[in-house]
Amino acid sequence: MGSAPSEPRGTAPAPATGAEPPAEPRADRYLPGTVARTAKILVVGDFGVGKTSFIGSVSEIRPLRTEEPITEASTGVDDLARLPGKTSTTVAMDFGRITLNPSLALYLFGTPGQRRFWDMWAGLAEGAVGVLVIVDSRRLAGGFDVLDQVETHVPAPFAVAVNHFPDTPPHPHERLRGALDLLPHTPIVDCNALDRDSSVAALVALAEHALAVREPAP
Ligand SMILES: Nc1nc2c(ncn2[C@@H]2O[C@H](COP(=O)(O)OP(=O)(O)OP(=O)(O)O)[C@@H](O)[C@H]2O)c(=O)[nH]1
Ligand SMILES: [Mg+2]
Repeated sequence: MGSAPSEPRGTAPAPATGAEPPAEPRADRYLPGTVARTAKILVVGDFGVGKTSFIGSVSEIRPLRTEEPITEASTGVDDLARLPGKTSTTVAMDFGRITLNPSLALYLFGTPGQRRFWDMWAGLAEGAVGVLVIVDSRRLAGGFDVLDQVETHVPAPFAVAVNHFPDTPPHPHERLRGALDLLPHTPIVDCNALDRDSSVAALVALAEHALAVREPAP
């Protein structure tokens, strides 16, 4: 019995005969042929700052999520006061990919925000060349703890992205720099994690910073 001829790569599969509709072929599933470098980026932040939203906004592939419903066990532990509508939380990781320019693709790994999962950060951070620390400036104390954790466990340069919610007050960057005790060269950028362009701009700022740290000007 001869084997069926194989379809050329990219050919749409034959229609399925079962109840399941055939999966949509996604043009963006494969890396563009122009990509010469890939880099791993860690996206961290306190509970509910918008890490999963951020990776979902920028990713050109369907992001991998590990969301579970928030239960009563969180009451008094995780502060939902400023997060109306938040019903789930990341329990392991988020994953996405963005081709930042024709030759560079970033693989984005998001950490869980709940503190009982922070032990996972060290494993997720392995091989990361940069860290994007997302902060919610309405709840800045959590950001301070996250930065401590990054400095202890992640040996990679980081930038801070301030995620703006509708009631986020305007905070001058220099005040945030002081409040978070950041070094003068650490980038601070504003973003809205639900908006792709501003989120991509935050990644560009991080990538430029990571390159500058690796290859300091002579
Ligand atoms: N308006 C507005 N809402 C946002 C923004 N970013 C996140 N949200 C909302 O805030 C909530 C928390 O967002 P998530 O993306 O789940 O936050 P997270 O940091 O991944 O949360 P954990 O994984 O539980 O730590 C969700 O309900 C989002 O829709 C933003 O920039 N603007
Ligand atoms: Mg999340």
